[in-house]
Amino acid sequence: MKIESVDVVVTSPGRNFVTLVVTTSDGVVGLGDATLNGRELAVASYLRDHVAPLLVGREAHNIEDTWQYLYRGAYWRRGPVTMAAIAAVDMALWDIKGKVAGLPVYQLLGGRSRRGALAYAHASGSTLEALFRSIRTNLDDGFRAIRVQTGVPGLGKVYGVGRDLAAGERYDYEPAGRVAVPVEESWDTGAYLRHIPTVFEAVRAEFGPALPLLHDAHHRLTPNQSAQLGRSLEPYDLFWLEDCTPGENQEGLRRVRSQTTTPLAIGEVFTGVFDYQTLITEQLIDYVRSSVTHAGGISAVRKLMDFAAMYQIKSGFHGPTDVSPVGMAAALHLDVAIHNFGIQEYMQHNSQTLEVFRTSYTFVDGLLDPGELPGLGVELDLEAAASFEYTPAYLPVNRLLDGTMHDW
Ligand code: GCO
Ligand code: MG
Repeated sequence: MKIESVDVVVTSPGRNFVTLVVTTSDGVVGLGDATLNGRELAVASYLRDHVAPLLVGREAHNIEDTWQYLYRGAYWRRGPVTMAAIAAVDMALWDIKGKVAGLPVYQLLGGRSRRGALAYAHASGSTLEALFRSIRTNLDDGFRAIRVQTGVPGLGKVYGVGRDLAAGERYDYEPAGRVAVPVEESWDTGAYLRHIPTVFEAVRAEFGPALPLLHDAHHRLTPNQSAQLGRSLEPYDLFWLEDCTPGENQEGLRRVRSQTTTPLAIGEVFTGVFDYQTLITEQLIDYVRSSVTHAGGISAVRKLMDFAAMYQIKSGFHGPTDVSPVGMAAALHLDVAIHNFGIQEYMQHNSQTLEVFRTSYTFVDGLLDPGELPGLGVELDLEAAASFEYTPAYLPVNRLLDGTMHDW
């Protein structure tokens, strides 16, 4: 069964998505997510101009060989553009293999290890009152684990904090603005470090000791500041502290790890196993945050998780709305199949996105499930996709109060 055609679909149902569509000589269609937030067209070009011509005529069943061909064969390895492109090809070929076999992809990965994947929601508020409302809405929706982000006194808009919602209002936060250049936000690490422990103290007092709580520091701290934050949050028993430092300084995590028992999650901007080598072998983190979309696809993330399993490190795959429903489905098939699953991030896509991508995954009683359709279980409505034209959109950037550019 040969690959007959390869198309790249760019669509923007409220936010931008890049989808690879691979069609075989037997007419089987596979989908892959190649969305790289704020740099979407670079991946679309990489796929259209440099990958599609190499794929046509190849054996569609040879997923591993195709992965190695694109990774080793490019000469230029790694990097988010390359790895998102390879990921999309990999996902599409797994989708095809599942459809040909008549099995959901998780069955091809070894079958089910659990009933479903525990998901965590995003709650936020500029004040404690707004935050509590947001947490309650998520609990009412069935979530059993909650990420908590808040405004910081003295700062304006803080990344990861949506507009304050009324009770029961649903959260549809889109951090990438449809703007020609990124919005600039300001940041004060001292104010943040003083404020966050008081927030978790209040949340624990209101919602009790058992609710799994997570927090994302968005790469903004030094190792020593991370150690301070981890320590000050220990009384509130976090499920994890995410991206405390920019993780590319892997050795920096030694300092954090030796100073705090707060569990650590890192890796949503990593592109593969080598970014994790020290973090995993020295057990400096507890959770791998990669998305299937940005770390080379199902094949690569499966290997990464097997490596992590040797060090008792679990998954906590990235699942924001800039991972498309195709990338989300790919994560869910891995979530239910791998032994060392930890948790899955789940930001629900808006209704326009779900018009373009028809999903079959479900969310019931706090658990996500990829469903039983052959392949990944997501269909792309090309007509709907064409009705949403690409619009440039960028994440904000972040400056210290004196104007210095800070870590994103
Ligand atoms: C998270 C994130 C996201 C990212 C976004 C960037 O933990 O979900 O940090 O909100 O910022 O995916 O593209
Ligand atoms: Mg994050």
